[in-house]
Amino acid sequence: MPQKISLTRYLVEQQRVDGHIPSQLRLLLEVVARACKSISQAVNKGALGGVLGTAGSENVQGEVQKKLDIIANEVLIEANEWGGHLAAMASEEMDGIYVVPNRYPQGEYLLLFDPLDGSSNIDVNVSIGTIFSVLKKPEGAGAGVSEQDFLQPGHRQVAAGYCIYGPQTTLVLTVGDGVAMFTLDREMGSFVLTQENVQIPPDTKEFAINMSNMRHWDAPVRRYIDECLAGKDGPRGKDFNMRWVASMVADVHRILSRGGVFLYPWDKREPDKPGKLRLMYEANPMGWLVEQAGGAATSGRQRILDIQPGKLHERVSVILGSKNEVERVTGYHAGAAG
Ligand code: P6P
Repeated sequence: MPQKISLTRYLVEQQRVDGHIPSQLRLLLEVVARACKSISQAVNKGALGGVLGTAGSENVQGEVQKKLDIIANEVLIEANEWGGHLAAMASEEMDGIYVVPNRYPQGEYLLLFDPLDGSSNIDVNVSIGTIFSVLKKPEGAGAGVSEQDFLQPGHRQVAAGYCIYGPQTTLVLTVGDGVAMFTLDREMGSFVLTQENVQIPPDTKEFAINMSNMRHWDAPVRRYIDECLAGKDGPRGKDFNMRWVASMVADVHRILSRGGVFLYPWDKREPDKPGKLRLMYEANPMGWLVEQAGGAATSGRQRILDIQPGKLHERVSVILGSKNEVERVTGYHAGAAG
């Protein structure tokens, strides 16, 4: 029986291997993992825990907040504010940044998260998840911390991951040395390494997009999907399958597990917005995970991780997954741009 490697041991070994990650980052990631365990417990209770349904409020995005959105946000804030490894946090559920209170020591890291992604699926028992991204406070930023300190391109991340609350609770993580997956052993109460060096196949026969928006897409995306739908009689010469969970965490987890391409492109419903998904705590962490697993992640026009953010809750068009498919869609955008 192979020895079980816990998340703690994996992180200690990442720290020990030529100091790949500093101890403060290891501690941060262990705290985030513990917070995800608590969120998993609350999610798993569902109606029994009185946590389903809406909270009667809206978030900064103008989206109706579910009770579990707020619970997950509070769990992450309370778990991380006292440890001394963070300067501040930012969340999809909060307008501004949350600076660590003076009663606690300030650290050098910035934590960003979508506390419960896919929350429209909570009440119908479909997989949801927590997405997180870790940046370092910029050198010379001084004692304080501001929203400006968060506005770093995704290639500056030092850690990124998500925890998916599905048939299993699985934490998926990168610290820049590939992607590893840890499944929660509920009997032990610990995350156990179940896969490392995750690789996304460069080709796929599976695309994920919300087809109800087809009439709103721009030409390159329309062309790409039409060719997939044309199947083996069309220019692609093969049939495609479609999946759309409406939880980015679930769609990305499937792509990391077996390949595929995910698209949430710009569409003309809100032409002044570049897309629906948020750059800082959805596209950037997922984009880095996908790249670390050999895939690609672009906005259709540029690498997600190269985008210089202008606002904390900035949105972006997202095309990510199997490298050859992402490059095809990006090529159609380049062609359309002339
Ligand atoms: P639609 C969930 O609300 C989310 O932010 C992502 O997790 C998901 O991929 C997308 O929105 C689903 O959007 O328009 O299909 O409901």
